[in-house]
Amino acid sequence: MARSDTSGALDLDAEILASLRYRVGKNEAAAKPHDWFNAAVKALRDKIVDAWMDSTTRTYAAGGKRVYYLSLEFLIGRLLRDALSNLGLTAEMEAALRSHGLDLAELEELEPDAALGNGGLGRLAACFMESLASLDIPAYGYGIRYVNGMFRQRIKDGWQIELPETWLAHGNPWEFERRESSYRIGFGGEVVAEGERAVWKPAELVEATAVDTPVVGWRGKRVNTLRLWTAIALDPIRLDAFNAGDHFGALADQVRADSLVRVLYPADSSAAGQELRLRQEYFFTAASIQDIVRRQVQYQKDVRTLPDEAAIQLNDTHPAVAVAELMRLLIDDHGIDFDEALDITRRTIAYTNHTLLPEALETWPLPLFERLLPRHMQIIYAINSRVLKEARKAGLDDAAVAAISLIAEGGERRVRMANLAFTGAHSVNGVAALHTELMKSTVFADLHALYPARINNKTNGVTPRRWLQQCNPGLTSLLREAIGDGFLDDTNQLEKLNALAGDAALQERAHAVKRMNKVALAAHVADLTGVRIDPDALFDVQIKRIHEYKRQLLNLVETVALYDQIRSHPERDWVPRVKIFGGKAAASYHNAKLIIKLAGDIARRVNADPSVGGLLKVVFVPNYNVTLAERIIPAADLSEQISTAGMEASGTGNMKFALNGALTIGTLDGANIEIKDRVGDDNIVIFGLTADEVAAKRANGYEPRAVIEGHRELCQAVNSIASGVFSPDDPDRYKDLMNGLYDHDWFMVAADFEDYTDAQRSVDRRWLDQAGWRAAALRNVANMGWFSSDRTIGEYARDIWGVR
Ligand code: B1H
Repeated sequence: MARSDTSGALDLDAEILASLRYRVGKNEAAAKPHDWFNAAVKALRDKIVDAWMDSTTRTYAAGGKRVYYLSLEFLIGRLLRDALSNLGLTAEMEAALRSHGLDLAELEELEPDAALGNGGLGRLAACFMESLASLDIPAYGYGIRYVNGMFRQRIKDGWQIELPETWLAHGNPWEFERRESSYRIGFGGEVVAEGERAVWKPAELVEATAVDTPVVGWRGKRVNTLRLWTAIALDPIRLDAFNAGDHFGALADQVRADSLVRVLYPADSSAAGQELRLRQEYFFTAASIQDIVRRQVQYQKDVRTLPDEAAIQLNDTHPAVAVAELMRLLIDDHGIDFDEALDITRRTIAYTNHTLLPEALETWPLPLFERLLPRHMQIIYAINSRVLKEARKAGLDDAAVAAISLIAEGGERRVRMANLAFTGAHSVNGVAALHTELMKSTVFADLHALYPARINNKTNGVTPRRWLQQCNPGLTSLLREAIGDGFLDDTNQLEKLNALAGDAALQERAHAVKRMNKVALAAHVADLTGVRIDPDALFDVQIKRIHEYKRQLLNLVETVALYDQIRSHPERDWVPRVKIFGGKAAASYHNAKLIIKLAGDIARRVNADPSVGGLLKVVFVPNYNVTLAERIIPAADLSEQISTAGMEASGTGNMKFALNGALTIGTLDGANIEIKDRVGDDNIVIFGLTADEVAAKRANGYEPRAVIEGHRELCQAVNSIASGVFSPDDPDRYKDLMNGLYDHDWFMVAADFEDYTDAQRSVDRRWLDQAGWRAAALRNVANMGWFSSDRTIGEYARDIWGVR
């Protein structure tokens, strides 16, 4: 087909109609809204395909390294607005749809939110894919095409209910199935010797088949591929069994294959630990590594030059088995000796660590690993033997050697995936400066002593296309008027705004944009929850996964204390506030689910109390996801980033809020520290213990009971929650949760409470000085350009991958 003209509504208009007719199979009279959506996407997709093929052709012609980003999660969200905006076709699409009596904004609402991820780690992968394309770096994302991604959260009587998210119900117009790109993935069986060679004879085989989605970069510069694997049984229906009347048994292989790609494990920041999870990890990793090696052999002939042609980045340890899989292919299929195979593997692979939480560090029971992947187990033993000899030679002591070992001894023996990833990679990076330093001094201290050049930092970033331009068109147009268009291609140019931050007229216009965003959010919140919120109140927002270390509980206890204070001192000059919460709890995480219920219980009580006179409202928005974040963030005044210091590796929501002109209230944790360094101490509200102070307190015996009993407002708030003031239907509901604060308070809620309330009251005082607030908001926008994922990807490209 000839390359279509990308200008002119007339074209697109006709193309949508043709697409409706010939691809969806409907005429205008019969078409339902979803048919129009599919038709519009497929018409747009044709233009993307042209650019995609150009990109591929250019890559093959130019040669050079490709980047492979292996991730068990891609939290993509919707794609229509992103693709239109990056191709500069939004106005054309609007006009084309209007000519058919359709509204683009309404059609956009029909697109499901592709939630193939849990939270920050998955969203980072999606931002990275967009930046790789925008920077014109040839790259593939590799993951799993989950049929059910992150669950849909319903709130019933205040409790979270998990429902399956059926994002593929109306088909997925963005994707292309590539049945010809498929690989056999083995599980179990045994390793037999054939002469010198070890040969793995798996007991089970399943076929991995590629499904490709184009990823459009800014200004359509490049279109890369997100390749997600789906699973097919080699023998989808066993006709002998079927004909013998065993209709279910005949389908057993396909059911087993389906289960591999059926559902995303919804545990953010904790390792799932079940056999199916290990199978998912090996399934997608093996398919990806085979695809990469196939491409190498097909186009370069020599597998030994793989490190010159391929950079493989492991997004956490979920694909860490890649180290053993690549070694296996090099040794068993290509006859390379062990030492050279390890050298090739190390020069190709790099590993990103995203958390130091012990419960998130993946380890697998050795018997399970050995049963499922016997050949990989042998290779891991061989790597371990090499590494431990090196450690002895370097003079490390027994304790250090035990810490470095790929196998945890003592009790049940387990395979340590982080140690495998570390020893099999040439680069190991953290995701914010503090996190990287803590990697060196805590979890990876001994590995760092052995390989001191390996750990490096790459502070996270977010794509400014989705998280400024697309989600906040009002602010984007204002910025274009104020500082010109340069920031659209180089976010550092937002700095030009610093000179204008004191300009009263600009402040007024930025305020008007924020207010418009707040009005829109208020309407949406009313739709979702029935709660009416005042757009002139301070919107104070904490949206993220529910986890004790993120301390939604600190925010809720402070909310209760504030509620008490407003009732006790109604004469004071209180700032009207809306506390907005949102986030999902892992289905098995009892306390996290209880915290959701508590937010709802507090909301019900506070919102119905006439004595607070609208000064305080509390809402929990259900089913927080990428699409909801895009509505909430541009409407926020205050961003809550209040994790216990040392526990949030980076955070990326913190960056999105500040980029949209919210002030941060936060601890010196993760990337908050670097945000403070860039926006300046006067434009952020920092409180609480530092990471060192938290560690010292834990080591020296911390007594939360004394802290709580010594603080009247805190004590009152905790006791009122504990005694059932907010849960009269079940007065003991929060007793254990509050006893946890008294007895151990691992997350330092009590220790940080006083500093946090003081910080909140300083926020109130700042808000009363609106000119000061608005200037600080503009200074946040002005200085957040560095947190573009383009900067992050530029650093990976230069320091880790060695691509331009
Ligand atoms: C992050 C995870 C994570 N760190 C295990 N670790 C998972 C761990 O399903 N699992 O087993 C899923 C996710 N996610 C987050 O990564 C950090 O908590 C954030 O601080 C960070 O910003 C983000 C991106 O680097």
